Amino acid sequence: MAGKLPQENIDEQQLTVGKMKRKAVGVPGILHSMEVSLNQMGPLRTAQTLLRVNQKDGFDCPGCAWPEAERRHTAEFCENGAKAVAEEATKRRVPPSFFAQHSVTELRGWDDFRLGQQGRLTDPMFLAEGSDHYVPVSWERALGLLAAELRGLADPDQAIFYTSGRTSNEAAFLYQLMVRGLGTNNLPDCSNMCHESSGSALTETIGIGKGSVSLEDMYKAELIIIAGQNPGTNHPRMLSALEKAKKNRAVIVAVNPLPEAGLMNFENPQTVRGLVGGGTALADDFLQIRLGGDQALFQGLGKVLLEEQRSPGSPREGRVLDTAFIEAHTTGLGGYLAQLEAAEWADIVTATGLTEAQIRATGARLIASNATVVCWAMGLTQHKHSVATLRDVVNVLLLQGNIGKPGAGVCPVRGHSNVQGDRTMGIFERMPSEFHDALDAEFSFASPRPHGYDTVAAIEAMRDGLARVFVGMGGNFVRATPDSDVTEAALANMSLTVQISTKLNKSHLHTGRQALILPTLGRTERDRQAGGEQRVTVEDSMSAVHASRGRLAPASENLLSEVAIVARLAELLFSTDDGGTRPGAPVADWAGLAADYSKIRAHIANVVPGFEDFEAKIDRPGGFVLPHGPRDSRSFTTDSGLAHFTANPLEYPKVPAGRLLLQTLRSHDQYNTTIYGKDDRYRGIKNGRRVVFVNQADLDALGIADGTVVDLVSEWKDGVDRRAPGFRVVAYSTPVGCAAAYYPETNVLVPLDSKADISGTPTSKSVVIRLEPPAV
Ligand SMILES: Nc1nc2c(c(=O)[nH]1)N[C@H]1C(S)=C(S)[C@@H](COP(=O)(O)OP(=O)(O)OC[C@H]3O[C@@H](n4cnc5c(=O)[nH]c(N)nc54)[C@H](O)[C@@H]3O)O[C@H]1N2
Ligand SMILES: Nc1nc2c(c(=O)[nH]1)N[C@H]1C(S)=C(S)[C@@H](COP(=O)(O)OP(=O)(O)OC[C@H]3O[C@@H](n4cnc5c(=O)[nH]c(N)nc54)[C@H](O)[C@@H]3O)O[C@H]1N2
Ligand SMILES: [Mo]
Repeated sequence: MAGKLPQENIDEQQLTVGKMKRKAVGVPGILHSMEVSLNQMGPLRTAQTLLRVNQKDGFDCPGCAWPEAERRHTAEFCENGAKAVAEEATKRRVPPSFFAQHSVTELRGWDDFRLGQQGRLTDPMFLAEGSDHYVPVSWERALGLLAAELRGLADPDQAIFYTSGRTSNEAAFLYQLMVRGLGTNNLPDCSNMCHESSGSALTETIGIGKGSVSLEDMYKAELIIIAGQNPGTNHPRMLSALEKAKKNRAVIVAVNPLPEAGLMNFENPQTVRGLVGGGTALADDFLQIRLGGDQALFQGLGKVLLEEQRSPGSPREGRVLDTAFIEAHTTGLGGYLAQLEAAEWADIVTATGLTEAQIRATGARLIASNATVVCWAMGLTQHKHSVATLRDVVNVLLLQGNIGKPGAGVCPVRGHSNVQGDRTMGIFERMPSEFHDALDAEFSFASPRPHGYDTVAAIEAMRDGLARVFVGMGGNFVRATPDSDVTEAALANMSLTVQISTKLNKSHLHTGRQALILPTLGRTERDRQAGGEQRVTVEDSMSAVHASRGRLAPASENLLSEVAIVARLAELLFSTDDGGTRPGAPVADWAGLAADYSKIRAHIANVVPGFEDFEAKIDRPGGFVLPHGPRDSRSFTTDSGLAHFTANPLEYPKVPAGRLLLQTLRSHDQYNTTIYGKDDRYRGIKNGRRVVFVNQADLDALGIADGTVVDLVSEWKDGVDRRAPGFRVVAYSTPVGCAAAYYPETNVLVPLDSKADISGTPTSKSVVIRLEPPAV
């Protein structure tokens, strides 16, 4: 029996604020996840499903992209992984009768929580122009309609194909081939809003946009710096790795505006100690940094290293920097050192809100360490100067030769479980020319070379009338993107919007003149095709590729796999009536590929470096690890063949008096735009989401009492007041001037053109706001 469905939107009147927690996971976490699972799936399915997560021949956890530990035992699931699985494996359904009962206008009034909790989509649905109700439609008609719209475009660049990071390698590869076959590179993805800054900074400096550490390196590290990441909520399995590192005597430094529970202390439910309480204190040092102060911090650390290196008579003189590594493998040191000398301590202290002594103490930790890893996530990637910040992270690691040696390296911790794999498969609006060359040779066509739109550019194009068709391969575009009102209006300009989805969300309700919902299989489900039962593959945050095989009966008989949807659409687009290929289209046996995914893998093996012998390699337990020059052999795939030090002028956000800088972040009970529940347990919030965390000193200065309800109004150079109404003020441990509130409710505040230099990522962690009495 599935549990009770929410009949109403979250009632913020019920919200309570308790004490924040210092510890993550432990028994309450397990109990909580069981509760969510039982509620969604019932006892039998809960047991069947959770036992299969991340097991040999089971399915890959759709929760996050943290790698699996070597030995998989049945308890290798975490609280939030279990919740992600329960959301997909739920017994609740959204059948055609649901749409007959509820109009689009009515559903627009439902919040994300209530929409998502309705369950799995079961049938393709069509919203005709001028209609307020979706009606069932056959797959033939739905795909026929989409193909006709696409073929009717004056220019293929009028179509936009978004991807979210749960899509398998096989589906992603086929999708990008179909899109490029159509003639466009308009392939924005969730990565544009996520780790794009990491990709930009790493590709430039070390030649490859992926992390350089393995789990083994985490265990061997002497120092692990975790900056801008909340693993207790968003990557809970990472805590086990940190616990192990800690046992091996690693020092852990947490850099965060908030004292996040998981960073401070961890009770591992899989050990007796965790079950009986106590747990492991994780972070040795906590640097409570101001929002956007990380570039300054790393420049400060660089200064400390340099000073010690040059300090006459010190035992460390001349031995702090790894000069052999620097000489053999890097270029650009001079420019970087000049920037370090130019950076003033006074600025560094202002930017970070830390004392010089604190930064020097962390510098001493670096000097004492022979193997340092830096981990990061959205706290570092979603600022205007994120690429510069991450270049400066790389600079500090390069100084001590901390790339390509055991226990050391860069570790951008990815979000969606296959976001890294999707990029490897070509989901990118600007793939390098070698990829295009290989793709063209494999499928005998000429893929388009001009760059396509990224996420922000896609919204601008829709807003400005340059696009007509939008297709979303997963995700929830309208809620994940910035400037919600602008994005909703942009989508309304489309002739047709299409969402390939597992669950109901707001992107089904903010549509073009016509809309389609194409329901698809999730990763937990059996995928049976003409050629038998299929498996798919995914790539984790540490470049390991492995197979995933769903076991549950599909949520409905009328679902198609993502691969099947793409293949059928491609046939309509590219095949002639007699089964041939239209002139100029990629030559592929689309039906054959959909029947047997190993044939897709054979193409991938020919196109994407590192996938030679693909099929055999995924038969191995645990799969295989993709090559990574810097990690494997200190070979840097930059133009010069060397790692690049870079000189980056110091930047940090400057906030006018009386204003606060807002970061938009995740609660413990959500997966991006999918809201699992109403609590943020570790931060002490219950039964509501509209809260804004503010330092007590700011409240005093603003004359606002803890618990007051205010509107958040963002300020931007365009002079437009963007307003998010009705947030309860919560006095909280965050640096002065730095506030926090949950995404996606606050996306309305992020201006579309407020984005990171170079990477174009919306500045979701850096929004200038003022607090106002409620407008109504
Ligand atoms: N359960 C669950 N798991 C998830 C997700 C989810 O929503 N729910 N989302 C997935 C996805 S797609 C992603 S990308 C990841 C996201 O994982 P995170 O990046 O951990 O997610 P956020 O909640 O955005 O948290 C950002 C963290 O950075 C800190 N921070 C903010 N600004 C700054 C700053 O300027 N400097 C520093 N040093 N710290 C800062 C915040 O206080 C917070 O701790 O998680 C993935 N896993
Ligand atoms: N303000 C603010 N905005 C942000 C962020 C932030 O920190 N602050 N974070 C950004 C980040 S890091 C990210 S990654 C994006 C996330 O952006 P998205 O990836 O677009 O959003 P999700 O909420 O993960 O998408 C959830 C939907 O995906 C569909 N889905 C789930 N599983 C599958 C599947 O297997 N196949 C298919 N086809 N569909 C599936 C379901 O219908 C579900 O409703 O948001 C970004 N936006
Ligand atoms: Mo993400």
